This record gives sequence, C-alpha cells and structure tokens, in this order.
Amino acid sequence: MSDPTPALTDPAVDGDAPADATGASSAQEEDALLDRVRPVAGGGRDIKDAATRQVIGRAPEQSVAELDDAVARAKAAQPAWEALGHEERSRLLLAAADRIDASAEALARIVSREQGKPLNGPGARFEAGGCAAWLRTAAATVLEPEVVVDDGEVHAELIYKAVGVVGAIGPWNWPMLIAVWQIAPALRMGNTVVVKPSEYTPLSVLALLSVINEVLPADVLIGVAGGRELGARLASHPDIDKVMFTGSTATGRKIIESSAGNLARLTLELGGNDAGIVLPDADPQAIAEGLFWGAFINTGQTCAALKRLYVHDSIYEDVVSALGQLAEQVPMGVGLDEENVLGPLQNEQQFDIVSRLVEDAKRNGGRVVAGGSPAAELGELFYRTTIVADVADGVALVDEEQFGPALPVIRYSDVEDAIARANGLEAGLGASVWSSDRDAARKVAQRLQAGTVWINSHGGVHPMIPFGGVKGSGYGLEFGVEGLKAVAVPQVING
Ligand code: TXE
Repeated sequence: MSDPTPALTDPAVDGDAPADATGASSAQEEDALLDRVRPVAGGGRDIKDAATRQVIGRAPEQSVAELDDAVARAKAAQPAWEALGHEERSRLLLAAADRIDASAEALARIVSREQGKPLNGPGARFEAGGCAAWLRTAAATVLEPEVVVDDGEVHAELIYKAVGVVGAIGPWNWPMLIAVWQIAPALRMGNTVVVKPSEYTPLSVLALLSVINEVLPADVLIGVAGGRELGARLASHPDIDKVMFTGSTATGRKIIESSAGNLARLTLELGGNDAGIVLPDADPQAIAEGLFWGAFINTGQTCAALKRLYVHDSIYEDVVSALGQLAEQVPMGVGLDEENVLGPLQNEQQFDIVSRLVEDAKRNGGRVVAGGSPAAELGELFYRTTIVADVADGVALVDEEQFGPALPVIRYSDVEDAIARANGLEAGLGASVWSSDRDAARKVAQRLQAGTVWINSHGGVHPMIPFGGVKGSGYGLEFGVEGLKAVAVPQVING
C-alpha cells in the first residue's frame, strides 16, 4: 500500500513530506541536538532506539531539588512574560514554529528512533510538522473578552488572564506533539511552563524545547527530565497553578488527589478505549482504509485510536477480510527506513500488554485474521499488525485499552445493542460511526458517550477543534479558543 491516509488531519501539516535530500546533514543536526540535551554533570540514563534497541543518547535524570529550582525560575519569569502582551508573545511563538520547521527533519529522526514511529505515513515527520502547526494556531487564536451583561445599569465583562505557572506532564506515544499541545496555549496566554516528559521519551521533548528556546526569553519554558516521582512533585508543587496531563487514568486519579493540596486547575487527557460502529449500509471497501488508520496510527499507540470495532452482521465478514488484507500489506519495520509506516511498540511494558491481550483473546474464542504474534524477526518490540474477529465484550482485548497494533472486531445485529456496548465502558475519549447515510450516522453519534465522535473517519484532530474526554478519559478541553480558556483564569470586570 503506497499512500496511507493520516488519521490526524490538519491542513497545515504535511504528513507525507518528501524524503530529506540532505539525510547526512539531518543526521548531523540530530547529533547536535542530542548533544545539547545531554546531562551536563554526568549521570543520567541511556535511552534506546525503540526499533533497534541501540543506545541513541543520554537523558538527564533530574532531582526533586532541580525541579523545585525550575518551578521557582518559571514563577519568577512569569510576570514579565505576561507583561509582554499577546502580540509579542504571538510573534515569539511564530518564530519558534519557524525554528521547528528549520530543524524538523532532525527532530523527526530523534522521535522516530526514540518512540519508534516511522518517518513516513502519519509518523515522525507528521509529528514534527504538527508541532509547528499547533504553535502557529495558538499564536493566531484570540480569546476575546466577553460582555456578559450590558443592560444600561450593569456592564460586566469576562476577561481572561494567565493562570501562572503550568506543569505539563506528558506521555511517550506522541511525545513532542502532545508537549506542544500543552505548551503552546499556555505560553500564548502568558503562563510560564515546566515540562516533565515521559521517562520513556525524554530526548525528543528536550530537543524540541531546546529548539523553541532559541527564541524565548530565559525560564519561560523549562524542561525537567526524570521519572514518576518528578511528575508527582510537579503535580503537587505549591507554586504550580495548572497541570496539563496526558497519560494513564491511574496517574490522572493521583493528580486529582494531589490537586486537593495545591488547588491546581487540571486538564486531564487520560486513556481511551474508543469504539467504532459500522452501520449496515456502509461500504466495506470504501471504509477499510479509514478504519485501518483509525486503529493503527502510530502502531495503535494513540489515545484517540479506534480500539474496538462493532460491525453489523450483514457486512461483518467483508469488513474483517478487508482489514485483514491491509494488516498483511502495510509495511512495518525500523522507522528510519523510508519504506515503513508502522513501527514497534515503544517499550517492553506495552509490548507485554499487547501480547497478553491477544493471547487471552485467542483462548477466549478470538479468530486471528491477521498477525497474532510478535514479529521477532523485525526486532524485540515489534508485534504483527493484528486483527482478531469473533470476540465479544467481556474479553480483555475489548474491555481494556490495548494501546498497540491489535484490533478486536465484534459482530452485532441490533444497532441499539452496539450503542449500549460502545457506551458500556468507563472510557469516553473518542468514538466513530461509519455509514453511507450521514444523518443516520449523526443520530447514532449523538448517543455515544465520548468527547469526540467522528463520522466515516477516526482520530483526526485539528488545532482549532476542541478535543477532550468524558467519563474515565478525563476532563478539560484542548485546542482552539476552548484550549486557551483552559490555561487562563477568568476575571469579571463589573462596572
Ligand atoms: O503512563 P503514566 P505510562 C496509557 C496506556 C499505557 C498506560 C501506562 O494504556 O499502557 O497508560 O503508560 C508521569 N504524578 N497511556 O506508564 O504512568 C510519568 O512520568 C504525576 C495512554 O507511560 O500515566 C509520565 O511522564 N505524574 C496515554 C506521565 O505521567 C506522574 C498515553 C504518563 O505516565 C505520576 C500514554 C504521578 N504520580 C499511556 N506517575 C494517552 N491517553 O495518550 C507517573 N507520572
């Protein structure tokens, strides 16, 4: 298959950027960026290439004292950053986006190796391009004051000001892009930001921050690398005013608990288990590629990926076999190889989760249509693109978030039943409905318990369209005007 369709759709992002004609110079720039983020005083930790398992660089392991120092510096820098005003901050964010564009190939190579996603397809180049696009959109978006009452006697306006210092805690699946989702609106509104990347993928995020910091004033944006204890300290720090978190539901709950101490405002983008419902009138061949990339973008390691697919009995076998064919065809392998569009799992823990869930599905009657086993010939963390048919709710592969390349396809005969099953889990990030009849699809969509419901696609995000979960997938919106409100405090001016 030659032209994978990016599931994250953004007109400003070119998902199929041409191969770099100056591969050698990008590799040199990559080395220079990795050098910049290396621990200064020894120590730190080796980070491995997810595909080859070779060491690609060394990341700092910073202490709680260093984190405290970072928060103190960010706090000291915040008033002057806010005082710069919207226009000047926007100018600097646009300049940062230009810097990212200039280093895009080197950043893409780092994230490809560290995270595993291939350069091509909706992969590492797409991620680097997305970082610039989200920064530009945040720079261009305006949060206007709102006149809430103006009746001749009372004039009351709602204005939005910076919250203060934002703690940004990120995951390992789209490490740079999700960091920018947190950073861009926060900076735009006049906050300073302390970023704690995932311990699995610190290099790409620190490299990205170093590029953005080429244009920002000192201490406005500070990265601190380390493990869970550092995340816990950042979330509970008395001088953190807002926490932006993307990660697991379990950690999200801990952050909610710690917010009882510092009263930090929270945006929590937690795990998902997105359902897709294929209605009987859908055309299996026409939707197969959209379904495939909805599920397998970033080799399934995407928060709002399609993770369980409900297909009407009348077209069930056609959809299953179309997906099975794609799963066999789409090239998987080392990300720097221009041929590949699927990669490895990022870490052993996630590899073990996927293996366990597929094995369990097989024991519970699941029919493996494609894949179903590790792809050891490609490397330690590769798992074949897997389609499992004839499973039902109650099987762990359906009920738990697999976060990897294994899609369960569930048969239904009554759409009411499919809706009930889609709504039956705690997760509520995304969902999708697939049909030739848009109005019928919209009626089903409105009954699904999810922050976003896509029709005839799954997982596309856009920097102006609000994105966030309901139920166990967290709360708070990112992107667009709503995203700016989430990193601001409202103030009423009455009079
Ligand atoms: O997440 P964690 P992990 C899901 C996916 C995966 C599971 C676990 O199902 O299997 O989560 O992944 C920091 N206070 N998603 O272990 O632990 C941590 O250092 C504050 C879905 O990576 O939640 C890291 O920076 N922070 C998700 C970040 O939280 C803490 C993407 C995420 O780590 C902390 C990734 C604490 N007490 C995994 N403990 C999505 N929605 O996209 C850890 N951290």
